[in-house]
Amino acid sequence: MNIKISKEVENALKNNIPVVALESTIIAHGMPYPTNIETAYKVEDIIRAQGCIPATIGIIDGVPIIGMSKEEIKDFGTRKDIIKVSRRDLPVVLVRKLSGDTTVTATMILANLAHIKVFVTGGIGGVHREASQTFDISSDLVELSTTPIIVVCAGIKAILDLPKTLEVLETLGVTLLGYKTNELPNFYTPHSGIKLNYSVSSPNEVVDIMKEKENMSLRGGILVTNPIKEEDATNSQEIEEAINKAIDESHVKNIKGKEITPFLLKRISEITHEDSLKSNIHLILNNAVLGAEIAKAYTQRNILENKKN
Ligand code: PSU
Ligand code: MN
Repeated sequence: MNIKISKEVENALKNNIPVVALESTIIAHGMPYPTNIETAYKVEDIIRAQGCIPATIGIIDGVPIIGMSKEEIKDFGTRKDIIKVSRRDLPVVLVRKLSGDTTVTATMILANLAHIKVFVTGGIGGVHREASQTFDISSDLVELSTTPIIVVCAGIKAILDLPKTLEVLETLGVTLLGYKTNELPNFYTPHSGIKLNYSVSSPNEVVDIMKEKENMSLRGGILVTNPIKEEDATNSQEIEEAINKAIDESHVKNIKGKEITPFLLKRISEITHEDSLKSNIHLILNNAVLGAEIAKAYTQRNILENKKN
């Protein structure tokens, strides 16, 4: 397989400089232009300011890129023909030399191939509210149980069924942590009213748990949920009304499968006059800070372990 790791990311990986992976579905299918590009750049800037190297991941003409350039990010944020790529799509997109944005699932797979340990996103996919009829359950959940990456997010996307998603995460054996919270964050707001089993209060604790998982040869990653700041949250009643309206519209328009999540995010942003979009931006930037801290702690631990051996 041909995979292109940018010079900067390659250099960082060689020299124990922490690297943070970023997805590109949020750029090409998650946010409107030009907010998508501006946010992608800001996330990278935050990660750099913390002393880490960002690696935005996407597929260009059939080649996975680990560390997209500013121009490539801009291109993804502008073009309309970029395919949303998940695990099932990867081999076809590569063989046919297509260009695709990578979901949480595909980003985890490619980050792992490049030996990157920490990945920052907005919110992960999960069990859709109507899953009992549609069977729509994001492959992100399966990937978290398979691929050894620490994923930092602001919770499970609020358009989903949170309790059902937690059940599936439990079934799949995914370790789920709240960052400085005992409550599952609700993406656009910090509160879901759902209690978590485990809260952690430092990046080092996350690293301890990931290292233990690796020592035990337990496959899969860790999901760290980082609540959006109260002042950046969208009013929970406003958001719930917008979600219900958008879901109703998706029925009328018969939107299904991989199109549903981009459709709902877009409509919720329009219905809330971009309140939800503003929260979406803030929560990603907030996750970037934490992801960088975890990446630094992970790299530090590796350096210490190597010294001992
Ligand atoms: N988080 C966001 N915006 C997004 C996504 C996550 O704030 O657009 C993307 C991620 O790439 C995630 C995908 O993997 O939505 C989930 O899509 P689906 O529900 O079709 O699995
Ligand atoms: Mn789906």
